Amino acid sequence: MRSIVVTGGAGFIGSNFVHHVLRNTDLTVTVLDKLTYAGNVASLEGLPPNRFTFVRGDIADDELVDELVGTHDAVVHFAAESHNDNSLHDPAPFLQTNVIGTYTLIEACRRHGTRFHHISTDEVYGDLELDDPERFTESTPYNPSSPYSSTKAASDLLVRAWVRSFGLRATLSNCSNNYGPYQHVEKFIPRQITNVLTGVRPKLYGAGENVRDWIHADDHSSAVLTILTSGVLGETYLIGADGEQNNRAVVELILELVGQPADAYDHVVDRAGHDLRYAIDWSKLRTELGWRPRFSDFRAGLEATIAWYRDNEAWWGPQKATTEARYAAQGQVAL
Ligand code: NAD
Ligand code: TDX
Repeated sequence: MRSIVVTGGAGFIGSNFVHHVLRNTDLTVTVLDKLTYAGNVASLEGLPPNRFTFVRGDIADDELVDELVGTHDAVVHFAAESHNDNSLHDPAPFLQTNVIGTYTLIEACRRHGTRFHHISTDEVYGDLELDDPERFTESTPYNPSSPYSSTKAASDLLVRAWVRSFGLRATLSNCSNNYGPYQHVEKFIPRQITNVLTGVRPKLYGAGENVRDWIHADDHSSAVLTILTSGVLGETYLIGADGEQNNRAVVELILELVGQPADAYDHVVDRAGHDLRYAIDWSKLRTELGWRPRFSDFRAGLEATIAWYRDNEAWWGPQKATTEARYAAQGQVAL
């Protein structure tokens, strides 16, 4: 494998992956990204021009996709509409990009015999009770709750069907919640960090009891690279790093790390259909492919992430007012 297409490479995890690949391999990378509100070419600055190309385009553009897929050895597919709150207010782009876009890519990979890796989420499994001793595994039944997660589940099932029916040379991965640099300020952790950096109180949905299983985006990248190079075709791998935290604890930790009182946040109206808890059992990835996360200390990872947002206001500043205006228009009010 010498050249890969990375879809959604101007987004949060895609851009972290591109940096990771160019730092740690000899691969050449072509990013295909539509640059929606969530894409930012500034996340791809400073990459080596002889190994990196950026193409602005839509993964549902059949002609463009066919040309790129036919001239590269593999596709790593991150592009998606990714935000649950947006999916509750306007699901249409989620259907178009997550379902039709994935379909367009796998059809092109089928025609050209190109290797495909599909990036997905633990949200396809629905949610767990707070005290459930079980975690999600590769055999947990699909039970998505939101328009976002149901379109991701649909895309996973398309890939699995293309593997079985057409011999598509594909692997899949379902990862837990990512944090790190280059994450859009609509998402939980960067929203709260940039709130406190701009003198606004963090906003916690409902009581804040919901649990997410946090992993650093660079660990997600190393896991995807491991699966791309040594994963078994047709297999699904869950990616996680034992990072369960409830939302209130995360907000309190951010406040502590910036030197503010632990209760200096607001409760706002809860998300409709809000999944209670996600938790990943990633033993298959550990035992079969020997992968391990590097960022095991959440506090240290969060501290580094706060420092990144403090140092990179030019990157996130332009998104902040629009994002908060969108939340206000969606009716988000303090309780
Ligand atoms: P993101 O919203 O930050 O980035 C998405 C990128 O895709 C953007 O650059 C956007 O411009 C691009 N894009 C959107 N529609 C497109 C289209 N039609 N054609 C081409 N490009 C398009 O998302 P993210 O958080 O980086 O998530 C990336 C992938 O990882 C998604 O598939 C998501 O489901 C999955 N995932 C995310 C998380 C998480 O915690 N963020 C966890 C598990 C899995
Ligand atoms: O302001 C907020 N306050 C708050 O309490 C926001 C934006 C979120 N939350 C809560 C909702 C969730 O319980 O924080 C938690 C995390 O929220 P998000 O960052 O929106 O992530 P989540 O809905 O868990 O989904 C994320 O992880 C799985 C990604 O956005 C998905 O793309 C990925 O598939």
